[in-house]
Amino acid sequence: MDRLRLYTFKLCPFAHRVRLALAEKRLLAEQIEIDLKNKPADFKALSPDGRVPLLVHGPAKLWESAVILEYLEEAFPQQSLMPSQPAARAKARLWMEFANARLFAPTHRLIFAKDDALRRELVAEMVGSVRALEAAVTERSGDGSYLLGDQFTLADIALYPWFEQAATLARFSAFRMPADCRGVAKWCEAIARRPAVQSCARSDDWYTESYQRYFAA
Ligand SMILES: N[C@@H](CCC(=O)N[C@@H](CS)C(=O)NCC(=O)O)C(=O)O
Repeated sequence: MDRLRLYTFKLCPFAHRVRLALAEKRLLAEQIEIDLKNKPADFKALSPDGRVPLLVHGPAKLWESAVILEYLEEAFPQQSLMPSQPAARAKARLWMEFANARLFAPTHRLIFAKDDALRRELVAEMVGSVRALEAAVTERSGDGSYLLGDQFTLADIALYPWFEQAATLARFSAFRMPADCRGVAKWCEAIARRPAVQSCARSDDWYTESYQRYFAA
């Protein structure tokens, strides 16, 4: 088997997605930690956009975490992370898109927002997204612990890294996880109990200290 090489960064939630899929599929990959403030020349030469995650597998070079996740699913179908039915597969992809557009995009804008009104708007957008997820997990309650039911899928993997960092986001911004979103809290707890997820997990304090160090450097 061609070996897998993952260019990653410890705080990157998109790289976290890929580490989760690798762990779930019990795949070993060489992990190369990239200092994003001082990217090594070999990484710059290899990466088309200078971003992590970047996965190299034999002749294949892949970037964009959602694409990498789908590639891993197709190349390594063991421990499947996608439902078998087309409609459910489409639903998983819709949630992957939701994670990018409705959680990660506003978070990225919030980090760089200079204006209070814009910050408030972005925080409200994220709270609205958490509530949309709450509605989805509540509707399917009793039907499994994960977003699409019994099976842990790429939909969960695409979203979960945002939630693992949500408490840290709350320390650095006005975002607060809505306390009444019990369904989302239970969904997060079920994911956090998975051994593969635990093998990649970091604590709130670890994230907070790492971000403080990263932004101070
Ligand atoms: N849409 C991309 C986002 C990747 C991304 O934004 N990565 C960040 C780290 S979290 C990065 O490498 N930034 C470095 C840079 O932009 O120079 C994905 O899903 O992989």
